[in-house]
Amino acid sequence: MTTTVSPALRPTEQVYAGHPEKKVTLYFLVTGLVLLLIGVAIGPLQALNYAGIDVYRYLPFLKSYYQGLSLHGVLNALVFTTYFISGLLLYLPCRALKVRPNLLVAWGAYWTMTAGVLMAAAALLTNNATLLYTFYPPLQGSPLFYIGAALLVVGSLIIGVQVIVIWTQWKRQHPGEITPLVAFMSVATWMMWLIASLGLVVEVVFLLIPWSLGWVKGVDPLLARTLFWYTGHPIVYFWVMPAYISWYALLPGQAGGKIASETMARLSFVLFLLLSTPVGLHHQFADTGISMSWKVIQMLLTFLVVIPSLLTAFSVGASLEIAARLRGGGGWVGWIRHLPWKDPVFTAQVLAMVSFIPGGAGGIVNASIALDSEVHNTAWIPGHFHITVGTATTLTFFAVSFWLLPHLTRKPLASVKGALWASWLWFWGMIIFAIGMHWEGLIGIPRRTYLATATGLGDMLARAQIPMALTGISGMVLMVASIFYFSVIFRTLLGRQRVAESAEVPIPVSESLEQFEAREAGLSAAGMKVAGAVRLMERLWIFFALALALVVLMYLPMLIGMVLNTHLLPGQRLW
Ligand code: HAS
Ligand code: HEM
Ligand code: CU
Repeated sequence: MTTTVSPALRPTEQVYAGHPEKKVTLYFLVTGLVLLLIGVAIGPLQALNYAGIDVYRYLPFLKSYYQGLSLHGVLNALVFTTYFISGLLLYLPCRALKVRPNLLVAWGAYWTMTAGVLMAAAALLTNNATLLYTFYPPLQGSPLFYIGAALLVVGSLIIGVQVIVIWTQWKRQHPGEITPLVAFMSVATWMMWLIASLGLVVEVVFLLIPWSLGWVKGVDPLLARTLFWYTGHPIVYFWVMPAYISWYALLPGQAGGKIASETMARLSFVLFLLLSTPVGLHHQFADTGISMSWKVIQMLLTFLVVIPSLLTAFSVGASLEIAARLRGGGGWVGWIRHLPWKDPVFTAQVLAMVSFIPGGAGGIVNASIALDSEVHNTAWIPGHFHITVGTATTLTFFAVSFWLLPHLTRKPLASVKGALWASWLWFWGMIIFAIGMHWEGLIGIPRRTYLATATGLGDMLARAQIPMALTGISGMVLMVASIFYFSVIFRTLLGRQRVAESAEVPIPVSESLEQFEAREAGLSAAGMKVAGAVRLMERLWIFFALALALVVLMYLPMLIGMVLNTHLLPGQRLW
């Protein structure tokens, strides 16, 4: 679909001329990264707090530890991810389907999101929304925060609906054709998010906004928490599925190999669509007012939703082995050395995957009701999610930015070495962080605690000296990693050199083993035999409907019970 570029265009416009959606994608990515920079800057201060070192009294711009923590959680986990994913999962499927998105809609989504973030940021920065990123009532913040959060989600849904509509039209125009893998996975992710975001939308629009505006007197905290976690669990798959798209569909090619099994990749996304949402109760095992039966049912469903991740581990692992053997590697583990470790795009992703092995294992511990009672609300939990969203997702997005920003801008990556340093330091920083925080958690140190000034913890602090030191050190390592990362990114973006269109970094879509074998057998893409399972999975709308039905079954009876038995509380401001 590339068009010839008119010589009258200015150089920046020329870069976007063939594919004007590049510009809106770039805006999504860069805005997300700039906001991540602010969120990440607070992280090391928190790590020092978990080492017992108080730096907050020297920081006049933060009114409290909790204002900083609210900014950190909201900007990193909610805002950065949503921008980055909206850009990536708009661009990749549209390019895969060779369809140009409606730019007015895409820019509309960008500005809706940005208006929302500005409103929420105004509330957070003026200390009027120190609610942490879970904003549990009866803590009550400025309406600006809740309206802003709603607009952020609405912006992402506009992109999601657009991608789904584009795919539906593509299906109509290409009867009988199989959706390209990247597009299939993107559509499944957006369908999942469409169902998953409902809880948050209902909570914010019907409970929190009217309450913060003073239109209603109270909110039921249990109902609000249940709606929050209805979205709060699947949002973690909204964060990790785009990373999986990169691991499944782009990484094998980047490593010089093939996708081990396209069918498996599609299957794991169908399973995510079906099972991501009806498991939110595993965040509420400790909440009273919810029957144990529901908790046990959702615990079992949580174990089921681990399966697509296990499929991913083996399938992507196999793709890497194929790549290494194609590059001349051999032996049981000796092949690992033959992978392209000098390429930061590859290395950052594989390190992200390695961090996800203990991250996922910790998740399985959390999911078990009996074990969760030991770790719930302790430092163990931030330990868990910094090697999931903080590394598996974030480090993969770093890897994506190392090729996608050069692709979109035609500016070469400023420093390959700097990018490699950033990736290794982030990985080791987060591994040390996770060891420190999991260990502190096992000793019983609570999360969300201004530890440096806390009292009443008995001899816990004395017993936690080693993990606390590890946590403090990890914060410093991560600070250096961030400096490397953001300097590479901003030097790339501000660089003046642009390569010619012919030298543009390509979109690294990989070939699958199935396609490769068909090609070897002399079959064309159209003549290739498609597995029945793949044809069945093309009917994503059926799986969407099934997922919706499962969610209704798992949540509606419980929610009706809660609505019929509300205990309304007025808002409180504790800061
Ligand atoms: Fe979690 C709490 C359970 C995955 C994020 N989780 C959280 C919170 C966050 C979070 C943010 O059941 C805190 C919320 C709060 O503030 O209170 N989590 C799970 C389970 C999984 C899981 C069962 N979590 C994630 C992901 C996240 C995330 C993904 C973000 C992206 N989590 C829980 C529970 C709680 C919880 C409870 C509540 C705890 C409490 O008490 O509050 C599973 O989905 C995990 C499955 C993953 C695997 C790993 C597969 C490994 C792969 C890599 C393979 C590597 C290869 C590399 C091949 C089974 C795919 C090879 C390398 C070579 C060199 C060759
Ligand atoms: C919380 C450190 C990067 C998401 C925390 C906490 C620490 C920390 C120590 C626990 C605070 C507490 O419970 O009181 C760091 C460091 C980072 C970093 C040193 C790197 C420089 C990230 C990234 C993400 C993230 C990249 C997500 C993309 C979160 C979230 C919380 C948190 C969601 C929970 C906030 C809450 O409890 O309300 N971080 N973090 N962090 N972090 Fe990070
Ligand atoms: Cu969860």
